[in-house]
Amino acid sequence: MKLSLLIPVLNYEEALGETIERLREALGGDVEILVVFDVTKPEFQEQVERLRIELAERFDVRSLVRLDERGFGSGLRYAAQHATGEALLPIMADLSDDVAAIPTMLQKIADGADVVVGARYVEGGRIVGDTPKQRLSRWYTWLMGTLTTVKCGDASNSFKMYRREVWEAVEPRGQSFDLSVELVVKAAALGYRIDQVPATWVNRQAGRSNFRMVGELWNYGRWLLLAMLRLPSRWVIVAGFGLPLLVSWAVWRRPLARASQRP
Ligand SMILES: Nc1nc2c(ncn2[C@@H]2O[C@H](COP(=O)(O)OP(=O)(O)O)[C@@H](O)[C@H]2O)c(=O)[nH]1
Ligand SMILES: [Mg+2]
Repeated sequence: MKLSLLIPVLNYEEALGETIERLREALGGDVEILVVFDVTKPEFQEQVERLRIELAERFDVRSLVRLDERGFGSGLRYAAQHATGEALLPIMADLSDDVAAIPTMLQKIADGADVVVGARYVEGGRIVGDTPKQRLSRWYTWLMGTLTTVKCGDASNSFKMYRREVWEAVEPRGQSFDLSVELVVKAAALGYRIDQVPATWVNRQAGRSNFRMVGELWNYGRWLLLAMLRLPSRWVIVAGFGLPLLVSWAVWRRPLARASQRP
């Protein structure tokens, strides 16, 4: 089964060359590597053009450039439109994702899974370089697992492999980092089979994260709400029926008791 790796890059990533070198070493030449550069700062244009030629010659990398758009999610959607593989896997360009887990993920897709989550929050998975953002992400995954039936040991990680058909059926619209949650929640709602493998995630060693926690709160919150509505866990169902009953009982208990005592 042919795999396409989708690598989004905002302007320029120092570690992109090494990321691709590691991917080729581990996976060989059969895998398609597609990079989407969003160049928002004109001073990077020349550097990016040189890099594109070098990556194409050395590692057979296909690359696309957008000058007037940005967004982690929209970049990945753009890459997916141009990818030719039957399986799609977003990879970060800052050496964060677990290259060693990829063959197992692909095997699971070949064996019938529709989505395979690279999971940091299951036995065998881990994070190197924990930050408040990572702790929030762990909590978000816990909420998803507790409030919904989406079976996912890592809701927010972008390191998830998709059968192409799933991506096309979901028709994701996310512009930002929350695309990864949108895809898995909607895939679960459509009844696709979600599997997972433990994965290690390494926080970037150089440069600055583009993830803005406050700006993303609504983006992530809305997929959790959608999952609670479409795929509620039994806790949510019990609370959904139980809470209104409890409130009605608290409000009407006294008036009803008084009414029943009247002659
Ligand atoms: N094409 C594109 N790539 C992006 C954008 N924002 C982030 N990226 C890339 O997505 C990957 C992850 O971004 P990063 O800033 O490391 O976020 P973090 O890992 O969540 O802290 C990196 O390879 C970035 O270059 C964007 O707007 N467009
Ligand atoms: Mg990163």
